[in-house]
Amino acid sequence: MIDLYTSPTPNGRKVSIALEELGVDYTVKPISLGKDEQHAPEFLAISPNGKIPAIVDHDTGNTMMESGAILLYLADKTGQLMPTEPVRYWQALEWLMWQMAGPGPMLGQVHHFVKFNAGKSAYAEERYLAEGQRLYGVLDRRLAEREYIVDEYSIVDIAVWPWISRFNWQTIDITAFPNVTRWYTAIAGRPAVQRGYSIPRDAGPIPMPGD
Ligand SMILES: N[C@@H](CCC(=O)N[C@@H](CS)C(=O)NCC(=O)O)C(=O)O
Repeated sequence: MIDLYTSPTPNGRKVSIALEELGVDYTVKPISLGKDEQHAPEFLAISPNGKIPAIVDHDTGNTMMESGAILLYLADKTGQLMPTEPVRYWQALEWLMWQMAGPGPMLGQVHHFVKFNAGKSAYAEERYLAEGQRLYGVLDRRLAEREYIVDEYSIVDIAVWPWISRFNWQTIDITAFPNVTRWYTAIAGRPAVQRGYSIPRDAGPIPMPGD
C-alpha cells in the first residue's frame, strides 16, 4: 500500500495517473497548498523540499519526493511503463530529465506570470511564453515520427501530459502543434488517465483541443 500526498496540479497528477495505470493500491492524502500544508513539519519529514507530490511505500518503508524519481520508482517496483531495451531505456531517462528541467519549471513560470500575475512583468510573460511555445515545438517534432515520446507509452508520457493539459492557462494554441494534439488526445482518452486526473478531487472534464 502506498500513501500519495498530492494536490490537483500537473506534478501531482503525474503520480496519480501512474498509480492508476499500474493498478497499484494507494491512499490519497490531499495537501492544501493554499493552507500552506506543504510546509507543515509532518509533511517536511516526508518531502524535505516542501512540495507535492510525495509517497510513502508501506511495503518497503521508502519515502520519496520529486515526481520524476517517484515515477521511476513505481516503474521499477512494478516492472511496467518503462522500456527495458537499452537504447529506449536511456531515451526514456533523457526525455524524463527534459520534462523535469524544461516543460515542468518553464510552463510553471508561464502559469505564474501569464495566468496568475498578468501585467506585472511583461518581460517575464514574454520570456516564459516564448520558451513554453519552443518546448511545445520540441515535443511536436519528437512526436512527428512516433506514437509516444519513446515509442511505447511510458512514464515519460505520463510526466509530460499533465503539463500540456494546462494549454488553456498557458494561452498556447495546442492545435498549432498537430502531433502534440494527436498524442494529447489519445492519452486523454485512457480511463486510467481520466481517473488519475481527478485525484485528489474532481476538477471537471479534461480540457480538450478545440473546446
Ligand atoms: N520538481 C518537483 C516540483 C514539485 C512542485 O513544484 N510542486 C508544486 C505543485 S505542482 C508545489 O508543491 N508547490 C508548493 C510550493 O511551492 O509551496 C517535482 O517534480 O516533484
